[in-house]
Amino acid sequence: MAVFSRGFGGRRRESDPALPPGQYLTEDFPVLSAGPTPDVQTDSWSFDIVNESNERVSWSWDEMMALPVDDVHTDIHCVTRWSKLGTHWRGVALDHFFEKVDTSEAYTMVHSYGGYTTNVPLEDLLDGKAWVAFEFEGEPLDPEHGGPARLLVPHLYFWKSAKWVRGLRMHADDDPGFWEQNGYNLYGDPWREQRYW
Ligand SMILES: Nc1nc2c(c(=O)[nH]1)N[C@H]1C(S)=C(S)[C@@H](COP(=O)(O)O)O[C@H]1N2
Ligand SMILES: [Mo]
Repeated sequence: MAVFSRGFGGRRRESDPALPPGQYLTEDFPVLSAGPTPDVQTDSWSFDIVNESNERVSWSWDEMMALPVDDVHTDIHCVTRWSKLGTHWRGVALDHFFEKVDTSEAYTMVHSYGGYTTNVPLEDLLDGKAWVAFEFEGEPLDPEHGGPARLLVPHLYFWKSAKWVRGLRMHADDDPGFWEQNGYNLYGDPWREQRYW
């Protein structure tokens, strides 16, 4: 399946309708990390989903790679106001993981190697809106950008796209993650400029 969001081709300006309010365009790919880059190897990597009954479903790197992979063409928007339009990723949609998960909770806490967390409602992870991404612009994802794999939730500000993702846990409530406890908005919709509390 190929996924295409928003326009591509041509020059873009600050008046580009693909640019959310208060954002500017950048051609670079800034690195924003709250701590050091963890050393995560694919041979010991796993992605785990834990439900409200503490049941864990786990995928090794090879098991993830056996799932359907999407080419994702999308814009990304950081709360610090940079946006990149028309980026290309490859990853596995969260839908494929959740086929194996039995849950009735509406919220998730995403966990990363290194300890970062961010909260995302389950519905924002399903229906082809979020991926575990492992390639950027045709190359394996750089460690500083979250390699070997990061969450990609491009319709929310980029702090929701947890780098070095290692899994998520189902929650009954929308409990705040790392940046959300430090003043960032609980949801983070760039089109409504939901930056801070
Ligand atoms: N594990 C982890 N994921 C993270 C962060 C982080 O500090 N640690 N920073 C977030 C923020 S604030 C942003 S803007 C993006 C930055 O991703 P980049 O460094 O690839 O540009 O990652 C998000 N994911
Ligand atoms: Mo950010």
